[in-house]
Amino acid sequence: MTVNSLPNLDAYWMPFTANRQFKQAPRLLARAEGMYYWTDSGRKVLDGVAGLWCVNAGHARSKIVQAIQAQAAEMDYAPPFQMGHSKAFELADRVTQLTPAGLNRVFFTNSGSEAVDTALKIALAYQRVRGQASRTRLIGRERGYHGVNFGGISVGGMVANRKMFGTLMAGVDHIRHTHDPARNAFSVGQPAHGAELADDLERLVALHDASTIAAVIVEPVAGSTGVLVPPQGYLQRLREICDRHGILLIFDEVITGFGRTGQPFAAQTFGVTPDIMTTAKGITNGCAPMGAVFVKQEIHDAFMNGPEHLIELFHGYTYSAHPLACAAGLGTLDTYADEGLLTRASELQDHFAALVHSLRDAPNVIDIRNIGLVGGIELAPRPGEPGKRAFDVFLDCYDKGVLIRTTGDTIALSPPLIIERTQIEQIVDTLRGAISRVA
Ligand code: PXG
Ligand code: PLP
Repeated sequence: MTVNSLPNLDAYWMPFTANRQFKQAPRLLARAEGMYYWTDSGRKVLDGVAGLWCVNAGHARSKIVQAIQAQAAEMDYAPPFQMGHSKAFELADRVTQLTPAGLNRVFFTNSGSEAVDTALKIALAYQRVRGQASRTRLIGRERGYHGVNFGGISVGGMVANRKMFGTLMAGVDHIRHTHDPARNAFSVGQPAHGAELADDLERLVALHDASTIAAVIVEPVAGSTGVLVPPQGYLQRLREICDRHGILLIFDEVITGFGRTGQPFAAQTFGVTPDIMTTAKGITNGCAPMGAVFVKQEIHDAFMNGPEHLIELFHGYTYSAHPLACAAGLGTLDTYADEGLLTRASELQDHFAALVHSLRDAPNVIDIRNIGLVGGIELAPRPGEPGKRAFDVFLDCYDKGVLIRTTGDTIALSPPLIIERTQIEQIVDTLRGAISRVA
């Protein structure tokens, strides 16, 4: 499509977008392949964020494309309640072979937000079916992002995503975040300081009593808030405190899942296994909407009692395990396996870290954070204009042919896992130029 044939932009209320600014100078993508997008005017743009942290195998991968095309022709839709189709079971079986030991039961949703709300509901219901019905409280963390549904924003800790929407869910509390630039700025990989911040959970246990707490949910690496890597020992300590008090630990791996941190899941990278794990995005390489909640078998089995003709969990979506998404998921797992992509970040991370940290001397850079193939470069905000400096860097990079993502004044990088070393260099060189130009 050429610029001349732009559609009318008025009707579409764009998500998480400055709508008026966008519509004055639209940025339209028209095609994608491998590591690249092409804009509507035919300009080639290197994808530095895997679309939106999801296209981990790169764009237009043939096995995924063919799987979706074949499935659309064979069976478009199948009702998921009291009916099934083979690809749903096949995907569940295959994907649970990648998850940390014990997380071998999976509930399908259509997004990360739905996965999070599903996980919270399973946690509450599980406490009830195991005879701990007083455990109704949910604990999140400051600066957490768990999608945009009511459960997710209630346990989430990003102020702008919460403040407009009333009183949210009752009975939620938050532990403190782990960002500590005074001690940890420019850490390469996991910061050395801050394991003791997990003890904030003990404070909430002391306040509310463990008998009222169902679950704690955290992102192993906080993504959306600006890439906060867990301090060494922090997740282990959180796991220990949860075990001590009978609290379920939920890892929200919507971003970290499917190879982003160097192992299939961050739980494996950090050696800490949660009781419940949410994913989305990379499960279908972003090619069809899908989310998934993995639970330990004992959690699943606790529901499998009572009369066998009765529904065990009153929850599900019209599009749970949608055939097109299941086909996309199977094509995605094949592609990841064929190319070893779920551990490729561990091979590239030293090169990636060295290049990203080489931006340390660029103007206004106040912190750089990284793990696997995720990087966060934090800029000092312009006085009175939070977020503007990073957004100007985003625009400049886009103009120079590199797509990045910004949140507040942090630039986030999470390229497809097929990225080549020279392409990492291109991203970092473009960023260095942009950061200097907009200074
Ligand atoms: N949990 C986490 C940890 C996420 O990162 C969600 C839940 C929600 O997933 P859905 O599929 O409902 O969007 C996410 C999504 C950003 C950005 O700017 C991050 C996400 C989504 C959109 C933008 O960093 N993460
Ligand atoms: N609203 C109404 C009126 C519905 O009938 C349904 C599903 O049948 C929903 C919402 C939920 O939609 P979904 O299952 O796609 O989440």
